[in-house]
Amino acid sequence: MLEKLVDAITNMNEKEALGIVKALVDGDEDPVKILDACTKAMEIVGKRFEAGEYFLPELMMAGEMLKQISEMVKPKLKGEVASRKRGKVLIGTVQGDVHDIGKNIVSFLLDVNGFEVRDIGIDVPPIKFVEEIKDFKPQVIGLSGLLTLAYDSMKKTVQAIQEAGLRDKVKIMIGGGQMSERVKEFAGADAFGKDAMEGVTLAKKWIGIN
Ligand code: B12
Repeated sequence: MLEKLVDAITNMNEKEALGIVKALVDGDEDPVKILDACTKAMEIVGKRFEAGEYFLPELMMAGEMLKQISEMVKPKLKGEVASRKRGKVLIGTVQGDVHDIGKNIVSFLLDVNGFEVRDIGIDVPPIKFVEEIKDFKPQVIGLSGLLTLAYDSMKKTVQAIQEAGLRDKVKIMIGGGQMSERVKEFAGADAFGKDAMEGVTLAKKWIGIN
């Protein structure tokens, strides 16, 4: 079933993909596995885009499908974890980048794992992160980005936090398609999380929850 879901998404068969997800959700499939299958499908879509087989409309359609699937899977995840807020995480997609599907999954998993999450959206300028840190006082910051140009935005964001004198008050994690340990070093962040669950693990570690 999960393989079929990957095929349906990569072949832009929206109706079939949503039907499969409904059956999986009704059949009590692990919601994290459903999201993993979607991530795999998005990788394939990305490769086809790179290869010139797919164009922007396909990227948009895949993005739309994933949004709908996330909405369908959400209630399942919600039910799994008790909602006692254990720490604050501020998250956003950095300036110049509008990709938010992965970020939304991270926000959502943090939320269902008991964190108070403030998601400040996409294309967020460094100064906005600084203002929000002052207002929300999070312990953890999540920077998401999928474009190569997001490397610079991440660096600028960390610098702005530093210049505002807030760097030692927060731990900063980065993530998103093109991100890596090297980008983490370049940006001056504290950690790179390869997927949403790793973001949750990092936040737990930093806040002192196991
Ligand atoms: C869907 C998509 C779009 C959609 C986005 C819809 C949306 N609402 O997000 C639309 C159509 C808008 C889009 C636009 C563009 N896109 Co686009 N897009 C994609 C695609 C196919 C999938 C991205 C995705 O959603 N993946 C699924 C999610 C679940 O994965 P994820 O984001 O990586 O997140 C996971 C982890 O990384 C992690 N994570 C994410 N964030 C964070 C944060 C933290 C703190 C942590 C710990 C973890 C974490 O957790 C998630 C779940 O495990 C990728 C291809 C790919 N393989 O990534 C291209 C891709 C990212 N896009 C690309 C490009 C080029 C563009 C455009 C420039 C195209 C254009 N010519 O206009 C524009 C950019 C606009 C802009 N300024 O941002 C390139 C980037 C290349 C590069 N090196 O910069 C890619 C890689 C495609 C390609 N192979 O060429 N895109």
